[in-house]
Amino acid sequence: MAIQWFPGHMNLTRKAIAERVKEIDVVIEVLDARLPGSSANPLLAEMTGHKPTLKILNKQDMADPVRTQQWQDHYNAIPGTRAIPLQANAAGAAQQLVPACHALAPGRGGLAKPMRVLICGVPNAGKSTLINALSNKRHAKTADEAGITKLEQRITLADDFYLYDTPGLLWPRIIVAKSGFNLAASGAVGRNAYDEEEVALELLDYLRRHYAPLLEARFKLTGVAQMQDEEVLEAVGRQRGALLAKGRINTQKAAEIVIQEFRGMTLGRITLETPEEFARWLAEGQQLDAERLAKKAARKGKGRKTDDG
Ligand SMILES: Nc1nc2c(ncn2[C@@H]2O[C@H](COP(=O)(O)OP(=O)(O)OP(=O)(O)O)[C@@H](O)[C@H]2O)c(=O)[nH]1
Ligand SMILES: [Mg+2]
Repeated sequence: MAIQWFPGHMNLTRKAIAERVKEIDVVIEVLDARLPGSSANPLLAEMTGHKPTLKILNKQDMADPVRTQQWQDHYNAIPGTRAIPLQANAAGAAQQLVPACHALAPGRGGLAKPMRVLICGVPNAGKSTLINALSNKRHAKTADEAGITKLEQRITLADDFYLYDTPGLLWPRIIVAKSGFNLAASGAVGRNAYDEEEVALELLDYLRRHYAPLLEARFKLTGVAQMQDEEVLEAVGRQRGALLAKGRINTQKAAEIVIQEFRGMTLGRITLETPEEFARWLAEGQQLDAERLAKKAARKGKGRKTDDG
């Protein structure tokens, strides 16, 4: 089943961003470098599209460096878009963003025209961590959980440089099914909005096709590329002693292990999508969505009596 998570506070965030963006000079969108396409918010693009935007490929320490380079090249080839890979929680890393903001909005600076920067992104991408790193203080609460920041917060970096931290924002209808799974695997979706087994199976399916050696090394397996996803999940459970009565495998426990190991980076540095793959998933998602809407319209049309019918 497709994953959807748009709790009430996100609707408030959407409104707050739409209001705030009017008086903003630069938007920093914090992406998760492990899923850059899926963590790019189409709703945000709609609201902030006319503002200079800096895309941060955050958590680059957890992502596959070859793929991070591909994504950086991909974004930098789009006019008006600039992408910078970053590890927000590494000392000094965030400081390069200050000159990048000035380059994007050269007219701003000085007390009369302070630089106003809005930081946004999906839940758990590292927005608050980035703000704390930029200001060298723990202004903003952070945690490895979706939905920690609940209200917009203004932080004064210098007399002429303001930052606005915003709560994580998703979008009301995630039409790319794979994006929903990748967002859930990364920790951007609330726990009750997805089924761990389903997310783990999707994750294993991708890993066994693209990162088989990492999966095999971590769980002491062989030949995962040729196995079914369910077989891999069971093998993980067996290897970790996640067992039920009569030797049956506790697949729920195994699923939790797979997700935790991905989030904890114990599997290695992994990126769940390339620019080409994501473009394909997006086209497929849009096609399915268009078909769904057309069917719905046809059903409505049938239900109504027409004059010539
Ligand atoms: N390894 C690694 N971890 C990071 C990085 N940036 C942030 N984190 C961790 O990711 C988790 C989420 O960070 P937050 O800053 O709370 O994320 P947020 O985007 O503010 O999340 P919400 O407020 O829930 O929307 C925390 O556990 C951070 O320590 C990074 O570059 N690398
Ligand atoms: Mg936050």
